[in-house]
Amino acid sequence: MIQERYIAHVDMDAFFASIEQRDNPSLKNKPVVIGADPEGGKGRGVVSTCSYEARKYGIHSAMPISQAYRCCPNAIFLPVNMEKYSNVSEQLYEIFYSFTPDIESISIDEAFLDISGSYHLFGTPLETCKLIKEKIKVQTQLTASVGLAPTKMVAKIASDLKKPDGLVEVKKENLLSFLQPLEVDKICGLGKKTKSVLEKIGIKTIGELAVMQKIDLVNLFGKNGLYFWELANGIDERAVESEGDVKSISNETTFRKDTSNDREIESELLRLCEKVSMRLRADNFKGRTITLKIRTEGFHTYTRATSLKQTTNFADVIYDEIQKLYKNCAINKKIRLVGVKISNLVSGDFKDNLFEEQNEEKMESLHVAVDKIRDKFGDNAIHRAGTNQEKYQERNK
Ligand code: TTP
Ligand code: MG
Repeated sequence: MIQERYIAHVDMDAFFASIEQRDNPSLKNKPVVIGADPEGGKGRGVVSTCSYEARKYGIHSAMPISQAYRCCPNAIFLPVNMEKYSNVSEQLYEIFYSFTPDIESISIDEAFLDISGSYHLFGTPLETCKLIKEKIKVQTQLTASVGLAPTKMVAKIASDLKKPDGLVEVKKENLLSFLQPLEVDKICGLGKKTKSVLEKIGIKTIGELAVMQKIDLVNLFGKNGLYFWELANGIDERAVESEGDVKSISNETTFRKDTSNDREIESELLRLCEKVSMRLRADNFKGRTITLKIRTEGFHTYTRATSLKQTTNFADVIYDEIQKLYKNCAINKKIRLVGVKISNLVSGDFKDNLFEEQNEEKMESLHVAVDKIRDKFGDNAIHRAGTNQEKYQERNK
């Protein structure tokens, strides 16, 4: 069994409009439209967004502002104040990072958070999402809607279901029954064209799509057909991809030949942990969150993360966690690539447990000495007992 993933999709409610309503209480409960100047119905721009009160009049994002004006001439029309919204967005992302480093930013008000490795610090995954919402409410006076699910697609669909101020959890065992009644265009990437082709052959819901023959879908839509079939069946291994600017150190290896030999895999993981640990010390960093990446034959990629109570730059500590993560995965396919990442970095001068300081310093000087020997005599000069010396094709990030 592969360890369950918990992905939260957070999306702020009527983001620009809610900020304006927050900052000017006289706008509360009123139709507020943010966007171009309507110029008494002659304006040429579009609506950026509008409050939920304005949505009742049929106004929505990207609608011509002149049309919005016709829908509700009494609405309050305001210009876009991007600087203000960007500042709130920064505040939001800071809140997200206080829950997990595994964040994929989708837009100014929307992100995926992989909380699989960190929720235990806050309670259950659902309790973690409640806390995320609460913290946003307390610190920004704004509401967010959150979807919690084992896959990105379902988390995103779920966050949209009970807007505004919604929280919807879809558990692994309910994934398929949750998807079945939904219309096919809820599938990400499935647009109007595909929808109308499917409609012509009598397919309206995701459940109907899920029981189609894969080959028929491939004939209709090429490679995308397979992708839609997988998503319709709840198969969505896409990982939450953290931004490049999130500080992390990682190394990965592609095996020359796909392998399911645990000894070979674990020994390669140990080697990667040692490399990551050396790089941490070379750059004077310690990290808290450790991520294992595994790509299997067929290019499915799994990432599993865990967060330590205390930061580290020691290979042994990192490897212990990586080994646990690997053992929990129990992947029954051959493995093509393995990777080790450490993130949530702090400067190495930082000590977060004074009692362990002395012992840590000793350990650290030992590691530094080993690094020096390796610098001088090469990577293979010192190895732990049990480290496989086989050479693999390697890619350093
Ligand atoms: P969204 O999250 O799509 O919309 P929203 O937050 O206003 O409303 P919802 O409750 O449905 O999530 O977009 C976030 C912000 O991005 C939105 O407040 C304004 C801006 N935006 C545009 O400027 N133009 C657009 O076409 C869209 C969709 C959004
Ligand atoms: Mg939003």
